Amino acid sequence: IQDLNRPQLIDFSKVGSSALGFITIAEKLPFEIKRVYWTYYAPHEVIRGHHAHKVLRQVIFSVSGIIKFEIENTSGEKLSFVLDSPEVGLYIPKLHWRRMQFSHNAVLLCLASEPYTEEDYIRDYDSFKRWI
Ligand code: T46
Repeated sequence: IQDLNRPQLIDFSKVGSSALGFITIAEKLPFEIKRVYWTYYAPHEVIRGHHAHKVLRQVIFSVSGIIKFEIENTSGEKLSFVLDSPEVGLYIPKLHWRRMQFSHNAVLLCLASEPYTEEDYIRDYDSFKRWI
């Protein structure tokens, strides 16, 4: 990872062949994994997310299907990412507003740096933009 403050795609690469199938391994992450969750059956018309995290960092995969991300930092800089390959993870640092849209068959897998707490969420966009 080049810059831990910037969202970016990480290529974890894959082992195997189209004849036998593939495996991707996440061993070297920029944080210790404290939680894993997965999200699925999200209707395509729904935009999920609409929040940022005060501390949490994540690496997110689309293990199946396609997931589009819009990520914004507190300065208003916006980045778009498309996860359409199980070997590529999206690193999201703390304090980045995210919105994501799933294809009908998409399964999101998240490796997270912290346990779940609602206290870590910033769910109000104006509060996020004022965050120092
Ligand atoms: C993120 C994106 C990619 C829990 O109780 N524990 C958990 O660990 C999580 C992740 C969620 N929840 C509860 C909280 C809500 O009542 O599950 C419900 C849905 O959570 P949320 O509205 O935050 O879901 P998404 O898909 O908008 O966001 C989630 C993660 O919360 C978030 O960290 O980056 O996936």
